[in-house]
Amino acid sequence: MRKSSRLILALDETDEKKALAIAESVSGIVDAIKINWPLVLSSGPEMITKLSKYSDVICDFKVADIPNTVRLIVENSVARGAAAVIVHAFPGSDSLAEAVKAAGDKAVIYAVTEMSHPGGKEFTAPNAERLAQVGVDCDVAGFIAPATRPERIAAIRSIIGDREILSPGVGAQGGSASEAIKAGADYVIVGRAIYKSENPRAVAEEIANEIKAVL
Ligand code: NUP
Repeated sequence: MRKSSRLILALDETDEKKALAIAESVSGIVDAIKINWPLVLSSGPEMITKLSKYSDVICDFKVADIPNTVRLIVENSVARGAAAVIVHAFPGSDSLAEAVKAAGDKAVIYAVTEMSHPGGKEFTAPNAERLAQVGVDCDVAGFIAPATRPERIAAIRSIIGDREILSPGVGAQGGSASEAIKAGADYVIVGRAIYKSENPRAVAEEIANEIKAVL
């Protein structure tokens, strides 16, 4: 994945036309576009292929299943053009290892450690270090860690070495892009602050500049 602006757009816009227009307007600024169930359910899995014309596409399907189902989801995402798939680490090492195997050399797998919303403190935070370790053991390319709690990014970094950290929770959830990067994130993931704004390109540029200033 490109590592230039360190900004990833979370495109949870459910209107296909608007989503494609936003993707086009921020292409060249963002390093990747992350899509999640809202856009896939509203506009179809073809969106993975359509968006891959503008940028690398990360499928944030938070896959949490038995190894065989994980494999089928990852294989289908990759066949449609996904450059990366986000999976949960909690189903365990066999599921995670299967995700990495299914991605092969065509895509990479990112595992969720601690989630960014307040409820993320209930179950994911107390287990985040273990989840990070199982990800390392299964050789995932990187991890999702919360911009809403930058000190937790640093804690995860101490376990995963130089694997990547992608950090959501910037903007609408209260986190700061520059604080997340300073805490050790490689990329920040920003959704509503960009796609719901009047001028997504201008906001993306602003956040990219904020990141640049602390690198
Ligand atoms: O812990 C997580 N928090 C989170 O917000 C893991 C995620 N994958 N996300 C996703 O990042 C979330 O599903 C959404 O697509 C995006 C954040 O969007 P926003 O809060 O910037 O609008």
